[in-house]
Amino acid sequence: MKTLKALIFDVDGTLAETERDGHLPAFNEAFAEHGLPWVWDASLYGRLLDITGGKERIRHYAENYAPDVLARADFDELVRALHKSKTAHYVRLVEDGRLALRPGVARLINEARQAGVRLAIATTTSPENVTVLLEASLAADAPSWFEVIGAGDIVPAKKPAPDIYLWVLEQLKLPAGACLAIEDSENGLKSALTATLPCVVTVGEYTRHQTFPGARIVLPDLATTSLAQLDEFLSKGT
Ligand code: XBP
Ligand code: MG
Repeated sequence: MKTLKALIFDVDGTLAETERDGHLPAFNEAFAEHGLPWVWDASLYGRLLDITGGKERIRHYAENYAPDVLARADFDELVRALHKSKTAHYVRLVEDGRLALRPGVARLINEARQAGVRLAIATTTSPENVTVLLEASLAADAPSWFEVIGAGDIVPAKKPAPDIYLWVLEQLKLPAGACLAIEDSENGLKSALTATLPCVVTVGEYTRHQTFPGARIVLPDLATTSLAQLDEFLSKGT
């Protein structure tokens, strides 16, 4: 590889279509379990995705659509309990094999391992969600293929803040220009670019309509993208 030393993958929407097929049903199961009459549909959920982070999303929904729940004395506790239950539902769903990796993802990860290109994760989602997805869709030891896994509340400010990418870069001890972030959303792209990381975008179900100024390239998926091409996308702009 000319320039590329590490690939840093986002998870939700990038590795798999986790939002519509995983997080959304898991949220709804958690609401039902806690006796809330909330049912998020796919279109409302698309709008709620502007708020990154599950706990933050629940809080935002209550603030905008459910003042009665927001006013509850145990609201903070309820958010924590809902999110815990949502995570449990999500993990079960992934363990059941309901989420497959997007085209080209597994091949690229394997190409990178063979070429000695280092692998990392930078995501807003909870750490257990990352581990279970890698194990269920790649291999039991797949989490160990990733030198750094930056996830969830490890940094206080979630995407579009750059914190998670800055944290991962610090762990990798690599300059941003030697790494490529792979993202699927406006919020993710902003986070990577603010950390001065070059970024390739693969649009997904919920992000096709978004715009991606500053991306090295915007692709429908990674089905036909090789590691050598990613190295080219990186080298060209530096
Ligand atoms: C992903 C997210 C996450 C998931 C839910 O954004 O916004 O919050 O929807 O995960 P990105 P948790 O792909 O940009 O990282 O419920 O575990 O927070
Ligand atoms: Mg994403």
